[in-house]
Amino acid sequence: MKQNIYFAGSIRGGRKDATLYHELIEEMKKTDVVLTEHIGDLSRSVFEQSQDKDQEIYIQDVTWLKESDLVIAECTNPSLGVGYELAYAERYNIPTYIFYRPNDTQLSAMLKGNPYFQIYSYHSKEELFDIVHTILGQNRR
Ligand code: 6IA
Repeated sequence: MKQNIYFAGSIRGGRKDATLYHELIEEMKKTDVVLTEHIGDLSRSVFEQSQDKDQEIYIQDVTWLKESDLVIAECTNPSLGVGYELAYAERYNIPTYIFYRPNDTQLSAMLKGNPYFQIYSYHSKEELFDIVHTILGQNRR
């Protein structure tokens, strides 16, 4: 059965990894459902702003989080929103896998120091995809 994946990645925190998010989302969609495809959407502006829209985004995202079977978060680019989502996932006991490139960031101690999270460092896109495939395969059983 397909799993519902909540993919978390930086939006207003910075879009330098947006292409990588897009490629990873497309890869995960080959076998599973990614609830948060828009995170890899390269055409939409991160500057879309309005209080109403932000409230809609918040309500939709926490609804999807509660419906998800697992969370995959790419945390190389620090993001307040992703940090919030990770704490929310822990609160609701959703299995959560965190990825980062150690050459490009110092991952927060609030994530690294929390044994709830399964944390993976990687150096290349191929390595990232390999680990994600393994995780998705394990969870499918
Ligand atoms: O603080 P940040 O904006 O970097 O937080 C990013 C995280 O918050 C992502 O993992 C998303 O799940 C969530 N989030 C933040 N902004 C949006 C959003 N904006 N739409 C959906 N989820 C969001 C709309 C525009 C965007 C598609 C470019």
